[in-house]
Amino acid sequence: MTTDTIAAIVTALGNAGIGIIRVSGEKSTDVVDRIYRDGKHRRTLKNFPGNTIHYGFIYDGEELVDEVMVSIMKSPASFTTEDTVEVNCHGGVLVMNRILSLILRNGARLAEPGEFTKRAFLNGRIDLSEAEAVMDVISSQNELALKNSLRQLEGAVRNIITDCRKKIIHEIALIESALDDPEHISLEGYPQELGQKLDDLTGRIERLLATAEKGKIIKEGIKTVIVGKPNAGKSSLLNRLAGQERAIVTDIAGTTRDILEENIRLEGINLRVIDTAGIRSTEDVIEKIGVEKARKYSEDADLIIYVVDSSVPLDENDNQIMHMIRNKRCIVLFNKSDLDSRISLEEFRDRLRESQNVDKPEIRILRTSLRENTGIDEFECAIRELFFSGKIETGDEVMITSLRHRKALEEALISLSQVRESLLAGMPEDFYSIDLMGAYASLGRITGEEVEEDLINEIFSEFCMGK
Ligand SMILES: Nc1nc2c(ncn2[C@@H]2O[C@H](COP(=O)(O)OP(=O)(O)OP(=O)(O)O)[C@@H](O)[C@H]2O)c(=O)[nH]1
Ligand SMILES: [Mg+2]
Repeated sequence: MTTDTIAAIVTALGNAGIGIIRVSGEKSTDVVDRIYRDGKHRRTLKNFPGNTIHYGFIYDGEELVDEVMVSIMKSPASFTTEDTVEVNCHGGVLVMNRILSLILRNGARLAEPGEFTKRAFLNGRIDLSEAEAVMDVISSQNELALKNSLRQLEGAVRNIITDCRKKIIHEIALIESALDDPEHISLEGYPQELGQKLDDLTGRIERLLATAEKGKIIKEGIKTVIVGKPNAGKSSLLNRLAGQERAIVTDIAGTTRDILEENIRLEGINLRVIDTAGIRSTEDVIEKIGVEKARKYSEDADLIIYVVDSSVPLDENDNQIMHMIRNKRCIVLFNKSDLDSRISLEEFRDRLRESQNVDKPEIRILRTSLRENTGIDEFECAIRELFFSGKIETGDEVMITSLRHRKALEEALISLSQVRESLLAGMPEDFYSIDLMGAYASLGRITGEEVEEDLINEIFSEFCMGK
């Protein structure tokens, strides 16, 4: 167990009213006491109990550095569970750095990024899913993401996982003791019973896993790519959504060549909208690169918005685009509806069917006019329906937002399905416990009970300094 004392500036490094330097570890009070004096010039910190705050001054030798408030927290009642002292000083970069370096000179070492949270985890105050939630709370970009991170921080994920693990270990223990002591513990009728329990467990894990997609979207936003032929109105759409003239709009086909990204908020969710170069076969070197980029970005988009200029007939380029967006979530906008239409819905659907190789491509087609501002509300509605069945509400369920958690849940499900196979195949009981153990371990990776040190270091190194 590390017992050295660490310190860092925990507030943002910029000029602000107040800045906080946190010191955590056995010697934290000693360290700060060496540079602190109260109003009567006495060093008194060591005499104070936990959960108290004190007015005083920081000195570098005889030189006054700042006027401060110092909070004292005693183990285990602190974020890290260690003795912790926080110096609230004035929030200037210079003064914060000066106090930090004084603290470092007097017996603490600089904390690594995430080290306070890592200690909270290693000291058992929070589990790994809660530690990760700390980072998510800090980086939340919208209210829903924040709400979810807070629920996770409260232990919502941990509670579900711990409960599943408890049930699994109970079965393992039962099987093992029956195998050890067959005279007293009988496994008569047990396979049916286990089958029932597997259903319950699988159901719970599947429900949690089912939140992962929504969770990812709430946390990271919907990666949205606007595609279409040149001059269809793609950049006009981006500008409309952004509420400002972000992209150049002209009537020259091939105006946009590079990709352009804009973060747009739609009632609590983020759309990361990317405008791309119009798709057409071209000999222009720059435009060609732009078209290539458009294809690439479309590949890993969550949502494609295919803007069609409905005042010009479909051509070979449309086939290309339809091919490109196969198997993608897509909304089609028949734009320029203020002009005479040259494309019929049937014709468009026919082509779509051919290129997508499916009978009924489930793609919404909406009419818009970006010139006259019509159809935009319906379009925003369609996005919500596509991702949240109409309402962006998450209720009280907690959502999985981390890819790491998602993988662990998937692995647990695989192990549980192997138990089921062994059951169906009438395998001996010790086969069950091997795979039950596998599921137990996979779930333990979420809470951090079954992780290697390397992974722990990797997770915490993503934290910002001072957290
Ligand atoms: N009549 C009409 N014109 C529109 C509409 N939407 C866009 N336009 C015009 O169509 C032209 C092309 O618009 P852009 O937004 O630049 O089209 P784009 O798809 O980004 O074009 P590229 O960047 O060249 O691929 C501009 O002159 C727009 O003013 C619309 O709904 N109706
Ligand atoms: Mg454009």
